[in-house]
Amino acid sequence: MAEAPAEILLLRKMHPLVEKAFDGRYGVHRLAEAADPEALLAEIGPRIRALCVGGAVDGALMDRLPNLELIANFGVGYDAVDAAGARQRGIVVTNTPDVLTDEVADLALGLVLATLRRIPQADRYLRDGHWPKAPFPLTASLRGRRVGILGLGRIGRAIAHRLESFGVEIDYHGRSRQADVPYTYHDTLLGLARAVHILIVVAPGGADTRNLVNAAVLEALGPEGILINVARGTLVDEAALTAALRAGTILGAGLDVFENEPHVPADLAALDNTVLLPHVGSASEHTRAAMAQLVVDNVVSWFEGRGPLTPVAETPWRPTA
Ligand code: 8YV
Repeated sequence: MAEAPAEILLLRKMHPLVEKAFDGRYGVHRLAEAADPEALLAEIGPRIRALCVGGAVDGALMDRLPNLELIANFGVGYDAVDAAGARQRGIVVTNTPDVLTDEVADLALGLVLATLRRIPQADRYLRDGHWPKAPFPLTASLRGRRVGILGLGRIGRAIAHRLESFGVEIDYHGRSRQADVPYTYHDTLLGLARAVHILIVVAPGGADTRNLVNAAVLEALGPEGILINVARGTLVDEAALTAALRAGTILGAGLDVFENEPHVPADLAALDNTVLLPHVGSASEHTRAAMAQLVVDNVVSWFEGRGPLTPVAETPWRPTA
């Protein structure tokens, strides 16, 4: 008798490329489409060997899938997946690094310029018919500025690389000094914030980095300071940021991510010294397709016995054979 095809659970509606890739190859179940998700989980839970997700996976869910082997996360950030819990249960977690690095770095640079030069505000000024009455007010500038990067990982480095061509000084803070970069290291975030005019947040989310950018860091950034966040909303104390923006403790903020997405506090959205984007860092057709393909490739590689392509640090792959 032929072996039954491996069974996969898609936790929510995924990119079309993921949705189509497994049909006919594996047994695919879709939790988001189930009339009774609880009943579906109870029925198929023990048969599921791989989970494709873009969102939260906790221990309670893993416990409902006792034969789960692989969690393939759509996205490089996997703070919503309990990777330590997965490791304890012998489950491998994969993410989608590299394929989105340039896209997110491009967007970060766009946010820096948009926030500093007030590009969306200038666009609104023109459309609202103010230009014939008076020129748009002069803005801050990137000239002579120092830019700080919190988290000099793959995306942080790509941002720094782009910034080099803008002729600015680059500083960074992270868990450790990196020997192979020409940028100035600060061993505290406070020290970095004091030294720079623009602070770009691009470190991983999760409990370890929660509210790292707090009132004291914003105060240190100062009245000419700009905060850019393309990482996770949880890294920034949003209430402290809103207060700092309102009081002029810092000059402005460009944010692609928020604490409670897709909800953005009304008092933050009401401020004119912000540029706010709906988490679009990786959201181009090209890059989302590449991320989806990597999710698929991880699953296929796993079921073909070749191991995961891009396991996360908490669940490194050690082939037994
Ligand atoms: C996600 C992201 O892909 O990769 C990440 O960590 O934040 C995005 O690129 C997005 O959340 C997918 O919905």
